[in-house]
Amino acid sequence: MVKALYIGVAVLVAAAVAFAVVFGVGSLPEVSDISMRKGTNSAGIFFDLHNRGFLRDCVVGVEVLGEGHMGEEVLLAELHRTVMEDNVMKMVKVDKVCVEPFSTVKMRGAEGEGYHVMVFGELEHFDSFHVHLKMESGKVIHFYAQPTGAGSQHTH
Ligand SMILES: [Cu+2]
Repeated sequence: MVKALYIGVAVLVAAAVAFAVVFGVGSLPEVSDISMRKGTNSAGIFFDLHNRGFLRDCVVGVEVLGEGHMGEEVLLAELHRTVMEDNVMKMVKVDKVCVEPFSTVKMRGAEGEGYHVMVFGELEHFDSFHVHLKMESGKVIHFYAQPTGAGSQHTH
C-alpha cells in the first residue's frame, strides 16, 4: 500500500519534471510590435512585452547599441514611464517593468501603459539600434529597433 503511494508520487514527480522540460518553467519573455520615435538627441522605443511562461518576470535593465555608418556605440538608455502630473505629461525613470505569467505589458508610452525605453545621444549617426532587455530571471531579450517617420534614414 505504502509502496504504491511512493510509486504514485514518483510518477507525479517524473510527470512534473517532463512537463517542465517540455514547456519550460519560469518566465518566457518576448517582445513584439516594435517601433521607435526620434526626438532631438533622444528617442523612445516602444513594444509589447509578453510573458508566455509560468512565473512573473521583470525587466531590470536595458542596454542599447547604436549601429551606423560611423560604427557602433553603446548609448545611454533608461526604462521610463510616462505619467500625468497636474495635467502635464512627463516621463520618469523606473527601475523595473514587471509582466505577470501569460500577460502582456504594452510598453507603448502614452498609447499603452506608459512604459518605454528611452535612448539618448547623437542618434542621427545610427540607422539601427540593438536593444537588450535584462530580465530579473537572468534571461535577456534582444531585438532591433529602427527609426521611422521624420528623421528616418529610410525617408526618400
Ligand atoms: Cu522617456
